[in-house]
Amino acid sequence: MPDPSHYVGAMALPPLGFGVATSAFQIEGAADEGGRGRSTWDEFCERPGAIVDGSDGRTACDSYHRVAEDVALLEGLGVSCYRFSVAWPRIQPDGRGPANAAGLDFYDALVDRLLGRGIRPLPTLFHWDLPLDLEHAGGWPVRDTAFRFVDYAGLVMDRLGDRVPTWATMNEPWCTAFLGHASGVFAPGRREPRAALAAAHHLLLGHALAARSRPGLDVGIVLNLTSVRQEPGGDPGAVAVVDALQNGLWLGALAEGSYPDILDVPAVCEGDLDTICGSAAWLGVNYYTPFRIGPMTGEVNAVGQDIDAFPGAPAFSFAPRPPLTSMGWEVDAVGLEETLRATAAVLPGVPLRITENGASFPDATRAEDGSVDDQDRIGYLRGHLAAVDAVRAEGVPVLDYVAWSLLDNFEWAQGYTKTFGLVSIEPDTLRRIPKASYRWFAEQVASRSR
Ligand code: GCO
Repeated sequence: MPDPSHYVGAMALPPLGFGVATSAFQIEGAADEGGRGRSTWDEFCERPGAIVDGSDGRTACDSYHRVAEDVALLEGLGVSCYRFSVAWPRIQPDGRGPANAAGLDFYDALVDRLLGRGIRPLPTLFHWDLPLDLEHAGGWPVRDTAFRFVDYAGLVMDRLGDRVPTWATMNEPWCTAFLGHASGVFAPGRREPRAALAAAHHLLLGHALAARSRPGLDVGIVLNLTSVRQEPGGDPGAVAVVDALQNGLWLGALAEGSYPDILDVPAVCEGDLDTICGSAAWLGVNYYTPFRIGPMTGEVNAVGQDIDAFPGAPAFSFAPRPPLTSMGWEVDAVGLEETLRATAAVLPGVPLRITENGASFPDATRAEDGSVDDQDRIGYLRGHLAAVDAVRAEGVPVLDYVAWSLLDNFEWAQGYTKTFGLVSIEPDTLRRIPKASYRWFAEQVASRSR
């Protein structure tokens, strides 16, 4: 049990902020407009078999052209913040050099529109869409990519920092490092476990250098942390490696300036860990499901829960217990409580935000008007929100609860086959149709501000 004296006192916490999240590649579309360059994800989508439905992000939700409509949906929810990401290839089409004016203008206008409606922008600088030219120069396993990120981040923070105080550098660097470079199910689709560990280090270094470069701003990082549990027959060695790769690597470096002993992280230069340690002014936690480590079966039960993404772990399988979402992910809000308590204990005094939480379900039940009646998603969100309330009551400093996602969107290797949105998108017209969960979420926000 973590020592509660580490936490900010419960009484000192402001009311919980509410928001919803999206990311650039998943919603914007307009792939060839505004001078946008190509990213690793554009290229990955062209590989046969990489995306289950053969789709891509060329049009996505067309949000690039529908900013007014999407911001109106945010207003309808009554949320206090909107988490979106900035597409690096819109700002630096080939990953280096001066800013592309049209790219900065797009996000500048979005920020002003949000602020004009009393919605706090919460931008993420890197949500996986690396400019393809930087991948060709070696990508995240190469140290120079961290410095390229710092330049890019500076361009964006300097343009918007007068109006936007709070920033996230990286989104879920675990995914970029290990799904991108170890299992290869995400862009850039490499299967080089050593390179994956080097990528992890350079993602953290890029975050830290960017955060330290603008000390006047409130710069954090978003991690996908979770609680790792040993199931009967599961190898404790596998539990230890999975926990180290998923949680300890990131938290150890940020909180203590060290990597877990059981990991052999290459590419670390003198001083790097001092730079990384203490570099997160706040921490974003993306939480969906706990991990249960069972005996090896050879089966992959759930999306992204692939043993190849955990190099060095003794043989194991993921053993999620029902109820499951359509990603095959176990629904368990206790895991969120555990994750938040554990994180607050490791990073005392660092404010936390739930930067993503949500669920994909089949959305097969329709109300009379044809809209999705997603009671399962409402149940998921209700349970996880209660978990946030519970840990806040203990004093764990969670500032915001941001649901994933505003819209059904491009779910990476799952294409458009998985739906996490509070709003569905009609396939041909791209018309936005709020689900029952949208109305439920709006009611939560409203009832708490009364
Ligand atoms: C992530 C990303 C999101 C996903 C969401 C559902 O957490 O993987 O940040 O882009 O769409 O998590 O998988």
